[in-house]
Amino acid sequence: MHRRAERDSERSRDLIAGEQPITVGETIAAISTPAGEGAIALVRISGVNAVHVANKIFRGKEKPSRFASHVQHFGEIVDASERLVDQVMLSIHQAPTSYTGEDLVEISCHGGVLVSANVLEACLRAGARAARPGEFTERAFLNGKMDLTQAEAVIDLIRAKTDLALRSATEQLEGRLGEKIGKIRCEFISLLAHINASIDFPEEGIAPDEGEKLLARLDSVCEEIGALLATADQGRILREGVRVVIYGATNAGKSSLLNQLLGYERVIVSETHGTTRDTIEEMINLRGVPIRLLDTAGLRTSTSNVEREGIARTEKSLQTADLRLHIADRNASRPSHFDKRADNGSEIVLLNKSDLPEHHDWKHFEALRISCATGEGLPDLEKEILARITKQNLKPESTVAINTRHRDCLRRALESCNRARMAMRDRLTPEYIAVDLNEALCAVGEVIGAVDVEQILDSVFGQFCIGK
Ligand SMILES: Nc1nc2c(ncn2[C@@H]2O[C@H](COP(=O)(O)OP(=O)(O)O)[C@@H](O)[C@H]2O)c(=O)[nH]1
Ligand SMILES: [Mg+2]
Repeated sequence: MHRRAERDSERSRDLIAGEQPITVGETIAAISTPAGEGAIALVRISGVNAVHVANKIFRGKEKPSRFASHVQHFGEIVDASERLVDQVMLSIHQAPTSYTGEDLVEISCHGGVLVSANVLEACLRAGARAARPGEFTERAFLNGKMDLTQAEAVIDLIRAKTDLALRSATEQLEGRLGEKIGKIRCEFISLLAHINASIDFPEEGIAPDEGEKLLARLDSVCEEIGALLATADQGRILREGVRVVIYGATNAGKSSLLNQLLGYERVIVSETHGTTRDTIEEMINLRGVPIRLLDTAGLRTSTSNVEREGIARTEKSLQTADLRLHIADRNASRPSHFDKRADNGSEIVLLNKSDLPEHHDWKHFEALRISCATGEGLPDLEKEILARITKQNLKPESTVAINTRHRDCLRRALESCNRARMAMRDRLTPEYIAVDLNEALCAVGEVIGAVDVEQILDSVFGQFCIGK
């Protein structure tokens, strides 16, 4: 009995996200456009009192509460003493057909920093509360407008730096990942129904041939989870870029190379050895591939604490690099670390300063010769970087790609799934199998937010900007 009750409460918790609308009490407001000057800024109000707040601050031909949904009206926003704040266009979006699923008011005002702040201030004075980062999207999720993967896609969409990343985020927003996860969940629920039936009618147990079928189905769910897990690397690259680390002796031209690839003078370049003491990161878009380029402190024996820390950071970046650019000054002698280098295909050796005469140490040395001063050899370098990325399968192609949070959930699901498989193989009583399957179901549900969601919401929505 007890076990049954527990299962039922599990199921009702499953309903929390998505299937049942939740009305959050407070009405929130924020400026939804980026800070700074623009032609127009958008202020949004969402919640049960959104229209009431609009009534208080808007003066036009009609009160906002009489507006048809989704139609813009011209008018003025006034402050507490009826003084004009700005001329605006205002529209109301009635629940549930709005972004948040609640009553939503959108005010397009003039884009000055102060003007939009004053419009927001008027909203707050009229009873709205300032929204937290991501709170509009959080409400959309809580009201069942989107699952958690779609909400996360909104962040990815905002941050996308390449067309492919954008397409991937759009598809996730359309629910492609959510659909896949939904299918896996359905399969778990159906498997659990079978197992639970044999718990409820123990005299029948699981027949051997049925056991075989269940095991085969479990195997195929595991495969599907495995296939999604395999997209994690692609997801990381779409969101964060391929990590390319530039390293080598001091004064080899590392910072010059970063600036060249970036197309502007990001880092200080100087003939003084040990100028760069920290790692510097910049994103570039190399023919559609997002690349996170790292410039590092030059390798040399140093007595300065700061520089030694910089060199330690260089070593650390090298460990997590997808690709390393090992650069040397061809005008200088060959540094000792060149002799013991081990290349597994993830390192490109560069001889810089090919505009200067070559030191005899480099005679017949195989390397790509470039000059950051004249730009010679740089197109070849870009080609080589892309070739290595393709060879190592780092080039993002799949548009369904999970993020690290999804990976964590799916890994746990797979572990539980494997335990359930073992339990089945060892012909343990169905109770054991059910426990593991339930855990797998919960872990998969976390991906789309179909479980007890409180603890994951903060971490997901905290990454948003205010007003989204
Ligand atoms: N002649 C020549 N000088 C270069 C070239 N690349 C860099 N330099 C110079 O080499 C010095 C060190 O460059 P920098 O990029 O700061 O090297 P880092 O210490 O490896 O970051 C600077 O004076 C640069 O102007 C090049 O291709 N040709
Ligand atoms: Mg430097």
